[in-house]
Amino acid sequence: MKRAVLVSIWYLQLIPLISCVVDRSQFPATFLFGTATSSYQIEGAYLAGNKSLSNWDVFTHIPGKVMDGSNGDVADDHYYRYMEDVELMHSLGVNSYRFSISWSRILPRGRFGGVNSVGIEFYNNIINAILLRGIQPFVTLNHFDIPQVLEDRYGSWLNSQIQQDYGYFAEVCFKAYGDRVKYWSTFNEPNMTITLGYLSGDFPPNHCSQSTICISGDSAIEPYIAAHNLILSHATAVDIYRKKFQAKQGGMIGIVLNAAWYEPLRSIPADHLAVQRALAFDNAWFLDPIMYGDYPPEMHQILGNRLPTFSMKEKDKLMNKLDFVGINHYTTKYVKDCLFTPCNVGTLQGDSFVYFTGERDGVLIGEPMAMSGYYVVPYGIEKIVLYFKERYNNTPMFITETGFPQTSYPGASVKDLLNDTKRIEFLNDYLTFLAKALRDGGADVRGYFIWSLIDNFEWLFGYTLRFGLYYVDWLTLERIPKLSATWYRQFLNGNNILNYMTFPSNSTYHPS
Ligand code: GBH
Repeated sequence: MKRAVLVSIWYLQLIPLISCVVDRSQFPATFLFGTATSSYQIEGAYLAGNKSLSNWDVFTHIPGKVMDGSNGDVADDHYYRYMEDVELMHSLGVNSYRFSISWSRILPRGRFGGVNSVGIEFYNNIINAILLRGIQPFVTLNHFDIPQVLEDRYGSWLNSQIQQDYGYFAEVCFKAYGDRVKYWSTFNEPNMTITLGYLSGDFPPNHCSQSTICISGDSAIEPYIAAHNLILSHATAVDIYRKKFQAKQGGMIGIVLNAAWYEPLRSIPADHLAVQRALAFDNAWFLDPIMYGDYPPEMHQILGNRLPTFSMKEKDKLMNKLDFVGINHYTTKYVKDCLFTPCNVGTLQGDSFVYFTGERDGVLIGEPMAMSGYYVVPYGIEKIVLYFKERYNNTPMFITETGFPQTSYPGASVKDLLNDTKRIEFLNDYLTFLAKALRDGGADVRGYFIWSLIDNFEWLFGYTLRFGLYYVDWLTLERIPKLSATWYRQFLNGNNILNYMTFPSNSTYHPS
């Protein structure tokens, strides 16, 4: 009832400003505003065009791995409907689009076989179509999906051979697309690939120490070996780009991390230290080697010789291998120290000796989102940006993802899903604090991408969570704009429709 009233109020444009309203003019004219997707989550067509099976194709077909038993075989059918999706972006008025390339489409057999021209052509079509509409491609080379053959043949990230394979794949992409692509990111959230793949085992290749859950593995050792090879793979690709392509093509290359913000649970030194540890284990694990040639001190102290070492030659290769930091930011949590005072830590936080919680003295840190462990905390985006600014000397940054999930169950009211006022509020409030990081913090942030353009396959959650600005009907695959799509279009046009909206009075965090 309240929702219906809300929407009609918006159409009548009767209600004056309530929430703090951010607008386009608070960001530089050259700022990238876009939407983000990834290959496995939207493309479908998992056997089409000479593509080989990816690790995710294989993993999702194992019963019990994905919550609703679904997979990305069809997903949004974007492989066949990409022109429709390009038109959606065009109608939003974005100036950039972040998407990823399916390695299995380009090199179905890795470096052990030929380049697949059908795969090359598919991304050429997308790149050309968006450029024609004034939309810059922001390309992720790897967003979780790798050719299964690399897993079967030599154990993918656990083997140093992956550096050659990854370097070769990157080079093929630079050669094919680099004349038009000016923003490359090597990896999406390697911190997730590694911890979920080799520590908890929730993601492929399903490695962990618990033999009841995982096919094999050693959660104390393998994550650090796999990350080591991934970091060196990043450096290999950047080396190739810098030596052979960058001068001529003039683009930037960086990496994207999943970067939550953390607040100390208690105002005691131990919890402040725990925040630093949590941030280091999430981000500096990858960024310190890539910028400074070695793992962060926070990890050395705890892990000792469980951390692999970089040779002098590798250190040299690593130094300064970043033109930008990509930040995927959704949420903030409290952390509590478990190093000085032992306490229960989750599987994923074990080695950092921190305990995560959303609650302090019975009060939540922010409104809970549909994804468990996620809370709406708008100021977190400013703080995480300032953390990267300080630690990495204001290296250019992009918010490569931020977004708001909705629960979707069979029979959910489409009307409710379309009237996504909570998402609009989330986007408005996070953008407000992002603008503040630029204005007051002097942070060199150059772009912002909403996850996601369309509802899509949400990994372990299958189709039960919806992040899209466009609703997708899973039976007909029809795309329908949510209210947030209209909001984003208006925002990019210089009008924030929050001007005309009110929100339910029980919603939290109205920055002013
Ligand atoms: C990003 O991951 C991804 O880049 C994107 O593909 C994804 O669709 C989007 O965010 C929305 O989730 O943590 O063990 O409970 C964000 C990190 C990692 C959060 C996996 C959810 C679920 C498994 N995501 N996590 S677990």
